[in-house]
Amino acid sequence: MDKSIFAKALESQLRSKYNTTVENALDWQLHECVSSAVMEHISPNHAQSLEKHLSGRRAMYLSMEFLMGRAVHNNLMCAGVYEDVEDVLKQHGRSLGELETIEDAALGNGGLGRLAACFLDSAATLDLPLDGYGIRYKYGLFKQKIVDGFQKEEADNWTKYGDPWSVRCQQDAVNIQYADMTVRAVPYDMPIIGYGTDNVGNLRLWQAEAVDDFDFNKFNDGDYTGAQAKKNAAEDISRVLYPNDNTSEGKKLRLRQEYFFSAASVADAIRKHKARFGSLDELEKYLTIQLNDTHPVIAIPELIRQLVCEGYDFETAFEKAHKIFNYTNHTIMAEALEKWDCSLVESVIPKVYTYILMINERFIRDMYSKGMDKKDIAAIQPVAGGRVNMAYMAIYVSSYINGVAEIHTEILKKDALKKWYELYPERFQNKTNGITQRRWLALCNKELSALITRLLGDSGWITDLDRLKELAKYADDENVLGEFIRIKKTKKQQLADFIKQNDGIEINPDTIFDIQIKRLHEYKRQLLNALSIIYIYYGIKDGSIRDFTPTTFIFGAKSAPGYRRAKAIIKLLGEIGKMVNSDEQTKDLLKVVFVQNYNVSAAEKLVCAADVSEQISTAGTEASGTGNMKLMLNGAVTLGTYDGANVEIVQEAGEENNYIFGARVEELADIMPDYDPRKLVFENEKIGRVLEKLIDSNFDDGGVPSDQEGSFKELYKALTDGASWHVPDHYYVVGDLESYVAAKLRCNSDYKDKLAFARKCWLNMCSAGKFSSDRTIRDYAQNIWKIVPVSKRGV
Ligand code: 26Q
Repeated sequence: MDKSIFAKALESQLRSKYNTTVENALDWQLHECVSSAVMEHISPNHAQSLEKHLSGRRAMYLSMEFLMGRAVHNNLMCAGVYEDVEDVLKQHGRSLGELETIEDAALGNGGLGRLAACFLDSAATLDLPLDGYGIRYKYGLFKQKIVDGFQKEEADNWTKYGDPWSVRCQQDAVNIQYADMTVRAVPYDMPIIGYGTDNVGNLRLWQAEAVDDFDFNKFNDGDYTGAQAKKNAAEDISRVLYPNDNTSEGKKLRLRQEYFFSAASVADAIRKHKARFGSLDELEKYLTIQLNDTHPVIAIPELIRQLVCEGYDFETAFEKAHKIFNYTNHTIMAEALEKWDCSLVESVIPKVYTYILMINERFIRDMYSKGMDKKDIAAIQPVAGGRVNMAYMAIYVSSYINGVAEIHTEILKKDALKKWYELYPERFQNKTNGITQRRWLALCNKELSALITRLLGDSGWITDLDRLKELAKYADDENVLGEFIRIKKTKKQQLADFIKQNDGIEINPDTIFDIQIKRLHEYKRQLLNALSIIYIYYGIKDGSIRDFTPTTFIFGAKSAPGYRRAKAIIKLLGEIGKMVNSDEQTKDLLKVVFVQNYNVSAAEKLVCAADVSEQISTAGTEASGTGNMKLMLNGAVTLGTYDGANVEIVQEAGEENNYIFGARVEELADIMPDYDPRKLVFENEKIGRVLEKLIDSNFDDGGVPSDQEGSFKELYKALTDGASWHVPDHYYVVGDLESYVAAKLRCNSDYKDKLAFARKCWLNMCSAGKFSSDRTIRDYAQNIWKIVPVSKRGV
């Protein structure tokens, strides 16, 4: 884009929309018009790409969540106009930094949603015909405030200043039928700008609207609320993102949401295919659909239903669905697996329920014909015990099922989905997750990016992350390591400035930055980190820990609003902070900071500033993790367990450059049956005094468990006694504590040799090539979707 043409477009937008100038525009006006000018610039490519994607075999990515984060800077970078736009703004005394607080589409909870966003970026960059389909929630993931140490939630009205990156496509709206209502699904399209290519992917987000907005008769009768009732009931469906992460709740509105976007997306696929090819006879030749976890699995019976409506018999429709669908599993934890009550499904979407039963019947018939006995069939049939098991239905119908890291896929095959694996071994694949280096290095760490580009001689790594390997030869080059250390310091200073502004806390960039950022969940064990800090605090005070390198422990985490224990852990971190930050003996050595409202934009600042990346889930519980990859890519060492993608990170970067601790999956299988944490608490004095801290009166937990604040005593009991639904310390926090502290102290002491530590960080960065989502997406494209880049079609 010509700079002067862009400048003119921007000026004219500002003039016609707001009667203002670049100098005088408010931040949000500037944001809106910069974005609109770029949208105008890319719109021919967007339109052409939409057409191209439809002209051959293509893939649809169905996901309840797309955690896009801030669009403006990333889009400018991918469109190749970042510097030009920055120049134009500079000429008028403005800068891109001023657009920072305007938008941040948090239409996702965490890993699963952010993965979907990285995948779209990679597919667009690789010219692959992949488009995303999801829900245009009015409110994204809540904003978090910490008040007196407690998490408070506020609504996230992400389109408050408009939504310049979306195009409303009224002409493609479809009606969605429930037993008790019909709702209009109106799509909004967001361009996904590929880096260094003309290909633009598309994210189609459906918004729920009323078919008839307003009941005039009711209004005339004076029933003003009733007159609006239908509108509200319809809009409720896309009103808000469920804030649960890795936990399923069998709520009616959630089922409505799942059906809403699944049915709309299936209808969209059918309509587009028919318009182009006349009939649906070859639908499966041109279409493949990836189901992001079980959340869109209702699309399976819905596609079959729509095909039957189009005149196909059930068997033909089933075969088509089998060829079209694939399913990604992101978790093995029981509480996250979706099982819907048959009565609920039947009452909300009776017509679809009929097809679920037919799929189930077909499964039973199928298994009998294979000679399987009744008991074995009952153990895995999709409908059983009055509930629909969405994962089982997905596996039965899909062509391919995949886990998201090697260890996770192995656990699925050997354990969680063993019976299914025995039945259909050819369907199971692994696709280790990845992240896009465009956002997670090129955009968020311009300083390190510049160094990499300079050393490599070109910026090819932005589309070929394996190039980082070439930099391993600088691991012993003191000049390069020196530069790396200086850059890390700059990023730590920038983070310190952000935290000062975001949380009003001063931190010292000359300390180790030890960072744990992820959703708050018991299995992720923020509590283990918290207890280790108490452990170290006592150790410093009684002199058993000496020469401790000053460390700032930084946390960022949102808890699901109804998750009591998670909220208690947030409060506990605050209390620990008060204790160590104010104690004369420790305040220069230990600092604990909780960054409020952790989101994608905060992550962009945090991942660059870390020395130590905390990835400490109980072995076997974190399917993959992707934050671990972001921190590694920006040159941090991993302090972690043998879990999820940590295993592969260590494989790539070397165990000697990371800090691995704790019981492994196989060990836990032996340990857990007779595990008694009380033995450790009572017999090991150092562990005992740490746990004791949870129940002494110095920490203020703000109330009893029946209060929404939660309680430290309840945490203590969970670790020592267990609860009605779980054994004592079911995530092995107490059991792993000593080996964790040992690894942490080893890392702390290694840091004293700055160069040796920087070398480890550097080698981690150089080894991060595997964790590009470009690699992941290529693998999906070749081995599951069987799609080729649009630029290579017909070759
Ligand atoms: C289900 C039903 C009702 C309400 C909510 C949900 C729900 C919502 C979100 C269930 C699960 C999630 C999110 C899961 C998730 O983020 N899993 C993570 O996926 C990442 C990408 O594969 C992995 O890296 C993480 O290990 C995994 O925890």
